[in-house]
Amino acid sequence: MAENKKFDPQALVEEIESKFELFQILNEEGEIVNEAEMPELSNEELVELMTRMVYTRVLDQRSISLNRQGRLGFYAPTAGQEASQIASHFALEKQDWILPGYRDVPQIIWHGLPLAKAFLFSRGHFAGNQAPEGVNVLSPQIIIGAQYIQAAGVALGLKKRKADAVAVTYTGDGGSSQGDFYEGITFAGAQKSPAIFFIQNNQFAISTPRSVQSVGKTLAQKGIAAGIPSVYVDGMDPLAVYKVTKDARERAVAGEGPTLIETLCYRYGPHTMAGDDPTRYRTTDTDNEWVAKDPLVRFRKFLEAKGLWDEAKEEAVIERAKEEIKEAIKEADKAPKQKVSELINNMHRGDLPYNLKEQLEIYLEKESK
Ligand SMILES: Cc1ncc(C[n+]2csc(CCOP(=O)(O)OP(=O)(O)O)c2C)c(N)n1
Ligand SMILES: [Mg+2]
Repeated sequence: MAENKKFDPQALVEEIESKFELFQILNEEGEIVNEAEMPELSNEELVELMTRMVYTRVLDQRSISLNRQGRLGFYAPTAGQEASQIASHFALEKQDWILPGYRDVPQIIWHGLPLAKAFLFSRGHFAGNQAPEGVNVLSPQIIIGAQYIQAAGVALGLKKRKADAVAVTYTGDGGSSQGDFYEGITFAGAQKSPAIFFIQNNQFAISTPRSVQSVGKTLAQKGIAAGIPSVYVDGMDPLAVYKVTKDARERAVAGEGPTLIETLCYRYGPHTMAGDDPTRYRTTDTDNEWVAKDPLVRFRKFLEAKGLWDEAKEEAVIERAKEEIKEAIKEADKAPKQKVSELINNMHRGDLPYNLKEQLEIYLEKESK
C-alpha cells in the first residue's frame, strides 16, 4: 500500500536524475550511434552546417587577434561551442527571434546581423546594437540570465500575435543559477509560450567549475520543476543539437510550450579577452580531453566518409571567411566616432527624463562646436 511506503525525497531526486541521459547521435569518431534519431538533412544542408561551423571557428580566431591588436573591444571566445551554437541556430527559421548572451554573437550573425555590426558592438558603438529591419535579434545580453525573462516576454508576444515563430535564448551553466533563469522558464511554461531556452554548459562560469555550481547531476533537470520538457544533449555533436532544437521548435509552434535544452560543451579559450587566464583553473589534460570531442573534427570525419567534404572545400571556406572578416572590419572602421548625444538617443526612445534632457542639451551644444 502506498501509504505504508517510507517517503524518501533523496531517492526521488536520484530517480529523476537517472532518467537524464546524454543524448547523442554522432560520436567522437564521426560515427552515427543513434540511427533512429538521425535528423532529416539533405547533403547540401549538411555541407552548409559544416561550412558555418568552420567559418565561425575562423571568425573566433580572427576576433581574438583583432582584439589583441586593439582593433576590437569586448570579446568572448566561442571555439568549442560551435555545435551548440551553430547547429541549434541551423534548426531555426528566419522569423524566429534570438535573444543572445555575450558569447552568442555567431548565432545572431548567421541570423542576418552584418559582421561589421558585430564588430561595432564589440567596440561599444551604438550602431552595433541596431539590427537591420527583418533581422530578429536582440543585442547580446551582458547581465547574466536577464535574456531568459525577456525571451519569455517575446515568446508570449509571439503567441498573442499567433505568429509562426519562436523566441530562442541562450545562457551558460552559471546563468542557470540566476533567479532570472527560473522566472523565465516558469513563466513561459505557465503561459505555454513558444520559447526555446538553452543552457550552454561549457563547464565554467569564468573560473568557477560546474561541479561547485549545483549538486544536481544535470542542469537540464531544473526544467522539471517548471514542468517543461528538458533535454540533456551532447553539445559537441551537431546532429544531436540540431535534432533536439528542431523538435523543440516543432512543439513550440504547435502550441505545446517551451523546452529547456542543456548542451554539454567546452570553451577552449579564455572566458573573455579581458585578462582571464584559464591555466589557473583548468588543466591541460582536461583541455585535451575536450578537444578530442571537437564538433568540427567529428563532423568532418562524418562528411568525409560520405564524400561530402575535403581539404579543398575547407580551405575555400577559411579563405572566404578571412576575406569577409577583413572587409567587415574595414567597414566598421568607417563608422563615424559615436557622439554622447547619439548614445543617449539610442538608449531612450520617446520622451527623455528631465535629467537626461538637460545632459542631452549640454552634449548637443558641445558637439556643435
Ligand atoms: C547578473 C550578473 N552577475 C555577474 C556578472 C559577472 N559575470 C560575467 S560572465 C559571468 C560568468 C557566466 O558564466 P556562464 O553563465 O557559465 O557563461 P559563460 O561565460 O561560461 O558562457 C559572470 C559571473 C554579470 N555579468 N551579470
Ligand atoms: Mg559557462
